[in-house]
Amino acid sequence: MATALKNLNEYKKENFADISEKKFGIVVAEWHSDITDVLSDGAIETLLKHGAKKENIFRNTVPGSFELTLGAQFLAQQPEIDAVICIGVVIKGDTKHDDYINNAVANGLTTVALKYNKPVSFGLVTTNNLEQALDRAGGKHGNKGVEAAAAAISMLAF
Ligand code: RBF
Repeated sequence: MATALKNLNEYKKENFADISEKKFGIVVAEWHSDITDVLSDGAIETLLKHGAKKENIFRNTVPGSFELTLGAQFLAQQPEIDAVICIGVVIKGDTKHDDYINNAVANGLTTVALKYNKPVSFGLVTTNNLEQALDRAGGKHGNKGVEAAAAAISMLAF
């Protein structure tokens, strides 16, 4: 399988921006909060590791992943915020709720990024089951929160 054991955490740092003066908004969905907290911690650690100041990282929560878009917009519209990182976990169930939520978030975050001309990272883990989500939150497939933060840092240098 193409993605088996692939850990995209080994991101390229050559194109990273100097983020020592950048301000980051983080939006974290509270559904599956045990997992979204790990993803959020990964994102924050990555920002700090690459030079962001703790006081320049603004973490907010929203009830579920569907609300990530509006949360992202509230942050992106603030002139002092340079980039937004969105974190959520949507696990497939018996109905198609996951399709609706995932598509809405993907489209919504794209719209926010284009409207405000700012990086808005898609740290939404969309899986078939709980195990796959755990694998992507500090497990064998790394931590997708780290990758979402890395994407924001890269895009700030674009
Ligand atoms: N939010 C998530 O972040 N992850 C989920 O796995 C998730 N599953 C949901 C399943 C159903 C059937 C419904 C109705 C909502 C779910 N939500 C989930 C919550 C959703 O993102 C949103 O917070 C609520 O629908 C309120 O707008």
